[in-house]
Amino acid sequence: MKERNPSGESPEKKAAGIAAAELVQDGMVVGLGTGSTTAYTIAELGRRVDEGLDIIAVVTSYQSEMLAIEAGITLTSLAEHPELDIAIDGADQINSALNVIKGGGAAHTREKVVSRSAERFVIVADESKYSEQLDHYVPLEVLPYAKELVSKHVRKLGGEPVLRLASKKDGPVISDNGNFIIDASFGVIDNPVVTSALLSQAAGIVEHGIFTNVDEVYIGKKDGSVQKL
Ligand code: ABF
Repeated sequence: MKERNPSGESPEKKAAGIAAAELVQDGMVVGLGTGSTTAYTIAELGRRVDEGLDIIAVVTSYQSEMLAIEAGITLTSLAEHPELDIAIDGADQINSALNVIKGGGAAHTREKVVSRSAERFVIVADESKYSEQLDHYVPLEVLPYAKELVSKHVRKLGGEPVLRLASKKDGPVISDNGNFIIDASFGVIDNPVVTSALLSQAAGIVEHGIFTNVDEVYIGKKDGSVQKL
């Protein structure tokens, strides 16, 4: 059978992705996130589905949908299955309190909905994503109508807003929901829960990339081992 691995090998991402896939059992409804680490989880679940694993999955983006279909995983929707047994997803940065910044793939809004719909929310990442403190920029999904208001709000909070561009000629990145992405740099985020609440109150922000609901994190190491946080 064709080896279903994402293009380009990363032993640490693969180890983390497979470790999380092993948490999935027969009969589960699974939420599948976006990114190259979760792609290993999807590939591993596809391999197990070929061996008879009986699962259905909800996906968070066009990218994860394509990977899941290619892996032969049966898809469903939150409308049909609003309660998920487990959601597995990647991250841009993880701190020691398991607070996570996500959104590098411009899919964090649906990823947050799926994570909040799951009994258990698991993050998979390579060790480069771990940092004692969060200082990665925070992706914001923003109504195009509110781009200027949100930029002003980010500055008021002491951040620097940057509209994410697809490329010079293509203009801004457009999310699966038809919105812009503004990347907000705040430097070290001392209290992610407070920053999360302040961003959630801002008019025009559809969703921000700080996740404070992570249950477990699987960190893949260069030697192929996995550390569970
Ligand atoms: C998506 O993929 C994003 O929320 C997250 O930022 C990114 C991680 O990608 P990768 O696993 O490729 O580093 O989940």
